[in-house]
Amino acid sequence: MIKKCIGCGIPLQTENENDLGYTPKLENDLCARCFKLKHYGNKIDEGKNQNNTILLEKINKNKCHVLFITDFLNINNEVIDTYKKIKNSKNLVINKSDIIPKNIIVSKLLCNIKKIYKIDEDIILSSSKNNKLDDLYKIINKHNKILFCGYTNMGKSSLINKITKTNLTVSNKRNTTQEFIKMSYEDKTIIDAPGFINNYIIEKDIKNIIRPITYQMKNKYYLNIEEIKLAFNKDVNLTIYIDNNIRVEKRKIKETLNYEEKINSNCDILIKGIGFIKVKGDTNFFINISKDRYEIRPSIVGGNYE
Ligand SMILES: Nc1nc2c(ncn2[C@@H]2O[C@H](COP(=O)(O)OP(=O)(O)OP(=O)(O)O)[C@@H](O)[C@H]2O)c(=O)[nH]1
Ligand SMILES: [Mg+2]
Repeated sequence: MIKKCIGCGIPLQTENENDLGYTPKLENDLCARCFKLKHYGNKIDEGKNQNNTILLEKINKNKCHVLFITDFLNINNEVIDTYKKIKNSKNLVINKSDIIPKNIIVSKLLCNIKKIYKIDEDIILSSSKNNKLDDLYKIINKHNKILFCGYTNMGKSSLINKITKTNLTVSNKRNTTQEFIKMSYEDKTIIDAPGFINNYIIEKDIKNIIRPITYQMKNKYYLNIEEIKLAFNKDVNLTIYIDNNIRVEKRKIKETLNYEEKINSNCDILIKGIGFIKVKGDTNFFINISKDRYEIRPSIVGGNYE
C-alpha cells in the first residue's frame, strides 16, 4: 500500500526532492513540505494547484454529508455557486466566527446570507480558534460520513484537528491539504478535502476580530485600500469590513477611475480577496478594478430582505 503524508494526504516518495510528497526516509509520516510548514512556517513552495472541476466531481461522487466551509469575508457569488453545485446533503458553514465584529447580530447575519444568496439549507457558525463547535457537532452527530470542503484557507483542517484530535497540517499558504484524507471519529468517517482555488485568496492570517471603520466620503476624495481606488459621485457614509492590518487612506482625486457603477443604499461593494464596504445612500461609484474582482449585493450586515 502507498504510504501517505499524515499532514496533507499526498503519497510519500523518496525519489525526487523537487516533487511533492518527497521525504528523505519512507519511515517518516510527513512529507518535506508539511515538515517545513509545521516547523518553519511559511518559507515553502506552493503545493499542487487543485482543479476545481475535478475536485467538485470527486466530492459529488462521495456518498456523505458535506460541510462547505467559508468565512465572513469570503462570501461571494463564486463561493456560493460552488456550494450550490454540491449534490449531496450539505450545510454552509461560516467558520472563523471569532473575526466577526462584535456589533453584528449573528442570527440576523445568517438570515441575511440565506435570503441574499437563496440558500435552502441551515447555515452554521463555527470557529476552531474559539472552540465554537457546538452547532457543527449537532450536524456531525446526525451522519455517518461527513466531508469538509470549501475554498483554500477557510480553516477546514483546523476544524477537523479540533474535532478528531488529529494533526493535519494547517497553514495560511494556499493548497495546504493536497489530497482527500479520511479519518475516524467515534463510529463515523470524517474526510478532509483539498481546497478549491480562486485568484483572490487572502493568504494573510486574520488573527483579530474585525473592527469596522466608518467614513464620511466627500466626492472630491477617493479611498485607497491596497491597490484598490474607490470614489463616489456624492457625499456618502460607508463602513469598511476588512482585516484591521490593511491600511485605508482617503486621498484627493487627481485622475478618473476606469469603471463606473450604480449602487443602491444599504448595499455592499464586495472586493474579492479583501472584504467589503457597506454603502449608505444611493450613489454612483468609480473603481480601478475590473468587474470580475468585485460584486455588489444587498448588505449582509443590515437591511431587511423579506
Ligand atoms: N481567526 C481564525 N483563523 C483560523 C481559524 N481556523 C483556522 N484559521 C487559520 O486559517 C488558516 C488556514 O487554516 P487551514 O485549517 O489550513 O485551512 P484549510 O481550509 O484546511 O486550507 P487548505 O488545506 O489550503 O484548503 C490558518 O492560518 C489558520 O491558522 C479560526 O477559527 N479563526
Ligand atoms: Mg486543509
